[in-house]
Amino acid sequence: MLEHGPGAIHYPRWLDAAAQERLAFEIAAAIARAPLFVSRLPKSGLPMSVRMTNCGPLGWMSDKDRGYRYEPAHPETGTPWPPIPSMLLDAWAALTGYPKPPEACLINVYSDNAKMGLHQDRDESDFDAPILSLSLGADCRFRLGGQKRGDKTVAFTLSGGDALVLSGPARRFFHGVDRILPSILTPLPQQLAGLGARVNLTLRRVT
Ligand code: MD3
Ligand code: FE
Repeated sequence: MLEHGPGAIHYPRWLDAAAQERLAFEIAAAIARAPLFVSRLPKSGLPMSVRMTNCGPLGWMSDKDRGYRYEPAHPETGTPWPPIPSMLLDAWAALTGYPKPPEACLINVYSDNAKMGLHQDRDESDFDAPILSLSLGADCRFRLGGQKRGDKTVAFTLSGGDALVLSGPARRFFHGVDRILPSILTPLPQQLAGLGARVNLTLRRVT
């Protein structure tokens, strides 16, 4: 267990290899029902480099005209998002202790050259609930800042099987993915291989 900042708790290898495979199986099933799609930045319409989908009552997305938001259904199929797998609900309860279940699980799929710029998660009404992130597959260079964009940042590696819990001040911290690290040693479990190099699951309360 490592604390990278106030309320940013990192659990390296929280999932063992067998649990990573079970989770990969559940996520592959969710992607089969809710295909990966590309969100676009508000106004510019530039595509994000990650592909994404969601499970849970609400899912995060963005497009050129309506921007960042949560929706109850997939933007391309119009179908409600599949349920959050029970092992993720269990992980949420075990790691956050939060009394209410997560409402959204964003599934981000990174190719070798995908990244995510420094940003805050602020499309939720509930800023007091924690956020839980679980990673599968390749390592990434993850960057965590402070509450203001100019604050100093720390960088560390997030690996497959790692959990990161953001609560208290860290809930509002800027963060991003600088780059995906070479994945020869840590491929995605075979259930997800072929989709990309790294998958991140972000569980949140929204309302
Ligand atoms: C720190 N995803 O989808 S997960 C995102 O690896 C997002 O896909 C990254 O940032 C990824 O919004 C990072 C770890 C994470 C998630 C939320 C945070 C770190 C956070 C919220 C506040 C501070
Ligand atoms: Fe984020």
